[in-house]
Amino acid sequence: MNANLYALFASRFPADRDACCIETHDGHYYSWNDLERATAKIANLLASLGLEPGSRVAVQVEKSPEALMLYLATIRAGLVYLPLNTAYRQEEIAYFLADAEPAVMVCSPQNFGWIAQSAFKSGTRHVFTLGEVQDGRNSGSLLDRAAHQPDEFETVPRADDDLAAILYTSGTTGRSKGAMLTHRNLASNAQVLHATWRWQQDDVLLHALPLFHVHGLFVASHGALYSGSKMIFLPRFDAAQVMAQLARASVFMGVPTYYVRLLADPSFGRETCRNIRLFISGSAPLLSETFKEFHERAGMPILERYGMSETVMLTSNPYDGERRAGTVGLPLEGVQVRVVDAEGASCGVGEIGDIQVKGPNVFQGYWRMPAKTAEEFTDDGYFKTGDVGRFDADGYLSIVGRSKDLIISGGYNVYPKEIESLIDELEGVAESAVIGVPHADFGEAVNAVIVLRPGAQLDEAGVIGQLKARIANFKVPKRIFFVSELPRNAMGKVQKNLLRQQYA
Ligand code: MLC
Ligand code: AMP
Repeated sequence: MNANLYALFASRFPADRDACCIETHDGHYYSWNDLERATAKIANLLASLGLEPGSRVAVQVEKSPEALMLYLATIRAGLVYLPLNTAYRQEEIAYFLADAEPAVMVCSPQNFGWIAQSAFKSGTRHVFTLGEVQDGRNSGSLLDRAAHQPDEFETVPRADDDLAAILYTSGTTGRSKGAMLTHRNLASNAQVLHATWRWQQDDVLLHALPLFHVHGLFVASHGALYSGSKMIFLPRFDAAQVMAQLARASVFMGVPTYYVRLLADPSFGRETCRNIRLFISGSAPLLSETFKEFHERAGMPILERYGMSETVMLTSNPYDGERRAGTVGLPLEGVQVRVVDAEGASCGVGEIGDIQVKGPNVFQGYWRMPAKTAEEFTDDGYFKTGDVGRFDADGYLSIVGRSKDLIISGGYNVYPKEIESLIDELEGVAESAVIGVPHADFGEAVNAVIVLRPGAQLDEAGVIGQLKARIANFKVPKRIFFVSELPRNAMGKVQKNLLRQQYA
């Protein structure tokens, strides 16, 4: 049996291949036949490059149906997909290219110049573009090259444990780590979510999430692909656009910021979402107030779930039973979740401890970091999530904090260490601490507290400007505060809790 994830999806496409698979906000339709043919053409192109099995295909492109097809074609060709956030800047991309050594890089046409240079420098042999051309020139268009390829392709056989994707997640040391996900990881999660959330072929998913993270790429797209359901594709989340399309959909997924922004529109209510059967939230904590207000206005409770890049989805509130505010629900079938104390002993009901997990969804390890991988697993094979939580008497899990120093802003993870290292390199900076503070829209916002060297001339705009040139916008602190010293404990460690309180 071929364990290739694409083969699994293809076995479940609807019998009517002319039915609509993806519809875009501006009225383009793609049938299941179109999807099969386009992925075959791109897979043929990739196969023609004569790459080793397991070669990485790195992709930084704007969201589009073709971007999803490139992902599926990569899997279909037996290669490993490596999606990159479109916000990443040159230095960040250079790191991923050097670390992952992809054989192929696909980028937006307007970035071709600098990305090709960076890619060739790190040994990547093939650079293509995908996306709308702005200045009339398009070197290396992937779709132009694929157009001449046959529109049939025999999906490459893959084993359960073969890699399907690598997702980079930032690390507490400031260095990003590539989480290696296998065909089995993704397939098992798609199957369990299909059953848990009662996906049906006649569902319509309104897809507003980006395609470069677990949430939009795997949880949302896989749900629809595995059910043979139609997706309405929006290029990005825009509250007005979502409002305009919601009544045509039955399932919607998003990070909490999406729900906060929908509620901010006074006209949002039952009528707007009259055909929706399921709203799902994840990637960051959903505030109880948002849950409650949404329930009142939409007439149904949001279903909150919990997961991460290394494990795909772990827990979910029930479809039929009570969806409990402030909890991420119950472990998914086949997924083991435990909460343990500092000695590794299981915590009792209501006791707070570290969340550890095991199951067919848990990744194979960090790309080329065996020591780091070993550190993150217990002797009995549980993965240490870095999240802190507790179970209630009914088995609902709540996440109450994180043992990793991590900020989640609008569903994007920001590791303070990475930002502190960059700030500390700025001329005039003695030291810095980066913290997350509550933010009405993003949940948490990145702020920095800086100690300057005597006589330094740096101001808030100067720091922000310099950081924006080097890192993705969402990582750049929204506010900078200057202080004469950072609060430290007796061990000399910066007391971030005090800073968080002070700047909240
Ligand atoms: C954009 N900005 C952000 C930001 N997104 N800043 C902080 N946090 C964010 N998440 C920047 C912009 O670049 C801009 O900067 C300014 O903030 C205001 O932008 P905006 O117009 O409000 O942003 P917008 O384009 O509307 O994007 C906000 C968003 C987007 C919430 C729609 O961030 C988003 O789609 N987030 C979803 C992330 C996601 O998919 N997470 C899943 C991870 S998977 P400036 O300087 O130009 O003003 C995962 C596992 C799991 O975690 O369990 O699912
Ligand atoms: P990522 O590295 O982007 O995969 O982010 C995973 C992290 O997001 C998890 O380790 C959690 O800290 C957080 N997360 C995901 N879902 C939820 C949720 N429903 N509630 C709180 N935190 C969440």
